[in-house]
Amino acid sequence: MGVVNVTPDSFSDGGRWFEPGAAIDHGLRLLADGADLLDVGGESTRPGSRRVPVEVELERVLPVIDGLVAAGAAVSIDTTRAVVAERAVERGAVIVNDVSGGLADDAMHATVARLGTVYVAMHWRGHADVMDTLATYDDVVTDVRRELAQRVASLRAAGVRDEQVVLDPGLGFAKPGEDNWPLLARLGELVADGFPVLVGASRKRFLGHLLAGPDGEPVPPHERDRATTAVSALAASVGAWCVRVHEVAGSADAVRVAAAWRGGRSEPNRAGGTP
Ligand code: PMM
Repeated sequence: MGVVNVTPDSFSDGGRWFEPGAAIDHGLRLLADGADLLDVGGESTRPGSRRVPVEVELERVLPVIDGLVAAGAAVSIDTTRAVVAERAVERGAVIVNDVSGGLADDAMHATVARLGTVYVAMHWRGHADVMDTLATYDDVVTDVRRELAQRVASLRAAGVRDEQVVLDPGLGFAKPGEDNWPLLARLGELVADGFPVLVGASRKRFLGHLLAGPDGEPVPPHERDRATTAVSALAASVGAWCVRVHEVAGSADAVRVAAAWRGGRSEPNRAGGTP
C-alpha cells in the first residue's frame, strides 16, 4: 500500500503532493513502483496536529481519488469520518482505512456495514492532539489485541462481516518509541488472532530513534526508508497482509522476498515472470 497524503502537514511528506495533480502523479509513480493499493488521506495524523473541517478533507481527497480510480488504481480512503468514507467509496475507493477503528465517529461501523467494503481498524486511543498523553499500557501487545477485539465486536454488532475486517496495531499512535518494538516482535500474536494484519511503520519516529547517531538525534523521516523496507520484509515474513509505505519500490521487493522465503519457492511476477 503506497501512501498518498494530500495534506500540507503530514510528518514525513507534508505539502509535497498537496495539489491534486501532483498527488495523482505521485500515486501513479507508486503504482509503477509496484504498489497494489494507494491510500489517499486528507487529514494529517501527525502527533499534535489539529483536525481539519470535513469540507476541507473532502475537497482534498475526492479529486485525487477520481484521478487514481480513472487510472485503474485500487484506492483506499484514509479517514476517520463516515461521511468521507461514504463519499470516497461512491467515487470508487474500495477500502476504508480508519486510524481510529471507528472510535472517532459513531456512524463509521454502520456505514461500513452498508458500503460492504474492506475496513482497516487500527488501534487508536485519541486524536493526534492528545494521543501522546494516552500511552499507558500494562502489556502493550495484550492491551492492543484486547482493544482491537473490542473494535471487532463493535463491527460485528453493526453488521460488518468478518471478511471485511483488517486489523492494524497502530504503530506510533499513542505509542511512544519503545512501545512499538514489542508490537513488531510479537506481531505473530496479532496475525494468529485470525484477521488480515496491516502494518504502518513507514518513516515513523521510532525508526528515526533506532537509527540515531552518537549525538542521539533521530534521523529525519526521508532517511528512514531502508529501515522501513526491513520492517516490510520482517512483517511479511510473519504473515502481515499489507504494509503501508511511502517509498514503495523497496518494500515491493521485500514482500516478494518474504513470500518466497515463507513458501520455499518463488512465484512468477504478475507483470511477466521472474527475470
Ligand atoms: N499511519 C499513518 C496514517 N494512516 N493508517 C494505518 N492503517 N496504519 C498506520 O500506521 C497509519 C495510517 C501516519 O503516517 P503518515 O502521516 O505518514 O500517513
